[in-house]
Amino acid sequence: MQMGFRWYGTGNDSVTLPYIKQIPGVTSIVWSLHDMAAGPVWPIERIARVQEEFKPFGFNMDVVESVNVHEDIKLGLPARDQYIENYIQTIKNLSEFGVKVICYNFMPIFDWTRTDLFHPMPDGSTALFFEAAKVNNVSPEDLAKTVLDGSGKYTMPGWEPERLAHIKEAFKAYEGFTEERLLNNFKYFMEAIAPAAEKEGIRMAIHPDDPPWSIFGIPRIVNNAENIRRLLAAVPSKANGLTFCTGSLGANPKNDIVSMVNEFIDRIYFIHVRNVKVFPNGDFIECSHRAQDGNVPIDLVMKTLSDHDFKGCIRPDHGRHIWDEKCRPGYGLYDRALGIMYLLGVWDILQRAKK
Ligand code: CS2
Ligand code: MN
Repeated sequence: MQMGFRWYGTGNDSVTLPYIKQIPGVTSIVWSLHDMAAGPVWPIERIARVQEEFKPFGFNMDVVESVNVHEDIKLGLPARDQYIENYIQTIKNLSEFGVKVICYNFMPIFDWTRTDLFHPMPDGSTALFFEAAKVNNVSPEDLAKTVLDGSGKYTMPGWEPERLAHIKEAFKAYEGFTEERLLNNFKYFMEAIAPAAEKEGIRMAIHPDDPPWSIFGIPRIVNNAENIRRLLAAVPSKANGLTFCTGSLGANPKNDIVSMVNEFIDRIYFIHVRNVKVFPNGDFIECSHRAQDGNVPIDLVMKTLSDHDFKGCIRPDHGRHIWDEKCRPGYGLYDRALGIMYLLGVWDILQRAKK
């Protein structure tokens, strides 16, 4: 197993590479060119600059999160062929630098959704929170006005003001859209890119929907065992795999996370390990990584990975905001570093028990 840490880049993240270097056990920076819109090819020179930045620290750049998929691909519009061609060129460019895994998602319009980024926890920290009833009762525009970061800006990915300006058109485009149609468009995309990914030794790792159910009436297809089975079967190539996010999938208590890891292990190429506490009314909050603090048995997830001798990259996912840290919501240094030490503690004892 390799331990990764997601980083948003110099000038774009309160956490720095020297800080990450001081967290024991981290070998991989999970990176992206965060200013690139979905669509164009990632230029070689930009990727090379990232490599140069990591070199002094000895971090590898094996995992990219994310190369975003253009909306026209999800919608199946004629322009998709050009965007797919670009995506293939990006795969080729990344492979020149030894990238092994590309994380991405196939959620229409938005990435993850919460109703409060700084919800108070009983211990005095704050965390990302989802209030189920609120999402059922407000429009996305109204929700966006209330989900702000400390400086009064929108920060949920996919919820940027320039995208929200066109939200009505975006919803219109998905009117009457079914899961089946979305899955067909996924299949078209994956069938087109899989041969290139296989040739370049790159594995595509789709991130589950977050929350793992349809919101605002838009279809979602990566949220439970049955749908994941269907998605993997749709394109049987080894290049078509998963980012297994325990917190995203864990927000639905019907998802048996450990049995899903067991079932899909051969197609899991990257793992986000985080916990989530789910309330009886369907609300959930992103608690500490510790098993006892939430609904996901993180210790058993690690045991399952260890039993399968998992060699890929894992990373802590969203953390709480603790010790007055000012950071990107969910992506501070302190709680994610605590999460890493918990995950490594569990992992190390499992490895010792094997000897
Ligand atoms: C991530 C996702 O921050 C997060 O929740 O797990 O935003 C993830 O990066 C994307 O869905 C992958 O495309
Ligand atoms: Mn995740």
